[in-house]
Amino acid sequence: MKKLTMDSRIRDLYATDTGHDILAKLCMQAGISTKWIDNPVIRNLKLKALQKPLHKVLDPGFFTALLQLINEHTEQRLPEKKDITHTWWKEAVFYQIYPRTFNHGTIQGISEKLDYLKSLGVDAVWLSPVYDSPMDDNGYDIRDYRKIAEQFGTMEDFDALLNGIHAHGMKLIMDLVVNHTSDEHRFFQEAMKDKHSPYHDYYYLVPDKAHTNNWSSFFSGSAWSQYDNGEYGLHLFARKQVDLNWDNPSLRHDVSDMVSWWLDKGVDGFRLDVINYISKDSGLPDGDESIGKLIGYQGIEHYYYGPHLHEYLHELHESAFARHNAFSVGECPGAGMAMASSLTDERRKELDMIFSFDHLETPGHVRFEDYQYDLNFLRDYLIDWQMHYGSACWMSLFYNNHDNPRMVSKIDPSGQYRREICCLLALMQLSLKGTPFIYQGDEMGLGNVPFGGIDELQDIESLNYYREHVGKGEKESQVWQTVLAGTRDHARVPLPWNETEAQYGQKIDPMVTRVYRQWTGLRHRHKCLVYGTFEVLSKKKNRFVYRREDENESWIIDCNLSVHETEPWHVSDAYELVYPETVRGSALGAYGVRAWYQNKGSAIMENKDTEKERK
Ligand code: ISL
Repeated sequence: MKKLTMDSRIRDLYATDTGHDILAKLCMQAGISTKWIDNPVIRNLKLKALQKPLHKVLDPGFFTALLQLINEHTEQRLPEKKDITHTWWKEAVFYQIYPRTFNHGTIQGISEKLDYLKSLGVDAVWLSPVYDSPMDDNGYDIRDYRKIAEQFGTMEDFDALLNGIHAHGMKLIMDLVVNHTSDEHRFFQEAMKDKHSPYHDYYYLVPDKAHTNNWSSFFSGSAWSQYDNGEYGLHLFARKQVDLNWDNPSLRHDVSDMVSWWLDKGVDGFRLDVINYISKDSGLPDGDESIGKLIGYQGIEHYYYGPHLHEYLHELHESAFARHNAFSVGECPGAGMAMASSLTDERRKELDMIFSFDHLETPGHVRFEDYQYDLNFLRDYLIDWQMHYGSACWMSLFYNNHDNPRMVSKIDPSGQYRREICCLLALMQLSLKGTPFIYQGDEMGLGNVPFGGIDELQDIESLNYYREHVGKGEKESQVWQTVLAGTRDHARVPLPWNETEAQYGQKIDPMVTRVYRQWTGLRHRHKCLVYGTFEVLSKKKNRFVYRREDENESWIIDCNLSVHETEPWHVSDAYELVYPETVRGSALGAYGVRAWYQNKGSAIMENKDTEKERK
């Protein structure tokens, strides 16, 4: 591909992964449709023509960084594929377990709940890290990749869990945290002992501060700290999470060996932590300040889509994943749809799926902010991905994980419509095209926790954030409100299995669980809900009506995205109501959903009674 310059045109920019995603994000931030990019006049504009009118918002450094990013990735997009390949992980319902707070905080506790997970309709479990770790970031700081953390149990407990999961006909994926290790990992310890050790080059270590750069850490402050041997090391996250240098082939080899070790044990795949950050621009150049201000973190443009990302992922795929036919889902903050599609196009053999996070905050908002989430934005995001991701790629469907407050509480901070919103989210998640990832507690209807003060929080990100902002002289009560809005601790409190465990008044809502059970069951039995076509019937304000269809059946899902009652979608008599079991024709209530089913053949729906479904 020809290198882009300031003389290149908007259309050339939009034809590239990075250009496409960045323009789409800028449009989103500005609240305008990406359709304007299709306008021939706009398409023909040269980049340099944009520089002047945008100089107040974007420094010239923005364009330099953009061109560099784009020119690093010169692979051509593959032509659209005709059919969707069928595989187990597209048909599966995943469930994420955060071991610290799932059940008694132990692996044995997880084993106790396998019947529950099976009855919920779970096909695969993603287990957040259980490896040996000093737990500075709750296990995302690994000290020994081949050992289980004592607090969670032993390797025997783990083997029993793996066997139990398989005996229940489910699969297990682990968390692969290899952008960084703990500073207590043997590699880092060796590097500290001896500058000539081969492990020294496994990290980004420089002799003094003058050799560091201006990148910021996601957990506050600079991304560089001084370590025991006097050198400075790069850590995009906490000080105790030192970044690995993936440009070193021996490191890549060691990672691949470790992955194979777990796969040999019988693990079915991995979720790859911040995997798009592994390749950094060579020489670690300073981040552009205007981009830093725009995004809130400095330096991102030099590693969120680094020059060797595709190469390293493909290598790992070939050396470990492919040989075990294992599944991979990469956590990729910042990746838009075009970047995602080049990472997951099945013909490229890099990752099977990714988690993109563009839907977790509405444009212009950040996680550490108290605001109300607009479901119209989620609808537009989902429509875009459903329609344009392409049949060589497959999306993940999720609203929550261990790094975010519960989405339901962002939509309705009052909690008044929690049940309705949880059911609405569940229905969309389980009836759209993509693989659903339920986060522990979603199925219980859990919302955010009314923490009383900073002393009740445990997460390093929140504690550092609080300290930094209060330290700068900001008003404590205001900083607290911001931290309360965004803290990851909301999703990290123990599940309320019973009254004594129900901290902060959280309770299981059995109605929500019932909806999850019903729809995982329907999804298993009706492959149309997995592979069927997707068509939008209405995307009027506060409305989302869509159809899933294949040659045998058709589904219409009618969603009210607001508190205001509305007329239900008119559905022909050929359809029967599947959800809920109310009279046809009455108004669609606050955040209400109706789901309709049509069997195009003569057979009647196998089992309409929702209660009998998974029993
Ligand atoms: O990139 C971010 C902000 O733009 C972060 O939100 C980032 O996506 C997230 O913190 C990455 O999460 C993963 O890696 C972290 C760990 O703390 C998280 O728990 C994990 O999910 C470092 O390993």
